[in-house]
Amino acid sequence: MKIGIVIFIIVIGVLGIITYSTFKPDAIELQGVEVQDYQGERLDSVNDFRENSIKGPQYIDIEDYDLEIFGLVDNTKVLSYDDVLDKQAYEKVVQLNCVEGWSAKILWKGVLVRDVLDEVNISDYANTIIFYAYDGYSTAFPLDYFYNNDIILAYEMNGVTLPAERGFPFQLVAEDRWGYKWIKWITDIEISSNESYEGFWESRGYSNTGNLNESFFK
Ligand SMILES: Nc1nc2c(c(=O)[nH]1)N[C@H]1C(S)=C(S)[C@@H](COP(=O)(O)O)O[C@H]1N2
Ligand SMILES: [Mo]
Repeated sequence: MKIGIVIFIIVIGVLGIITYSTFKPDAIELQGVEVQDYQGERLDSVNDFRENSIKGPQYIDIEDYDLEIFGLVDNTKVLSYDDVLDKQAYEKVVQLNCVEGWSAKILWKGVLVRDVLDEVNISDYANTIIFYAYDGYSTAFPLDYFYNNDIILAYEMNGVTLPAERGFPFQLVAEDRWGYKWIKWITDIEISSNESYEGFWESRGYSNTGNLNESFFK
């Protein structure tokens, strides 16, 4: 009699497992999953990038992080990650092209560099913006670049927060410029009058404008 009850319980258990695995609903897509189709356009993945940064991925602790704007300004401004995210957000699909021959088309979300620069009073002598990163990398642009174009300082790609490998907290979406102008892990922005400042790759033979429709060699 007892053995009958044990067998009965085992049979019910096995049937239960079979029923559950057969009728289990399909995975529910949670928010935070990478978007790969946007307005009919196929995007590349966050994982389609080659990681060949000068010192490898940087892991920034957001508690200790701030973005400093200094140089030819009335007074230096220090912004937290949230201060930047509080600004008007913008989204755009832009393709990054590395000089090594690979590219990645991504939906970027961030704030306009122009809106970040609004935090300071820029001197009339200024004509250059230099970005510095956590790994010692740097790159510079004419000030006009940010006023003649809507250039995004990105904190999300394809709907997910920038992974550390992709430049968390911020990567510059330097539209129409070669990948080496797309500085990641940005920590400081200098307002300058040094038009001939050369960043990391620029001081190693790459063109300072980094214009996509020009040769990347000087
Ligand atoms: N801080 C920092 N930013 C950087 C680099 C770097 O080495 N350090 N490499 C640049 C180059 S050469 C390219 S092509 C892009 C590539 O972005 P990815 O490393 O996310 O693929 O990042 C750019 N930004
Ligand atoms: Mo690159």
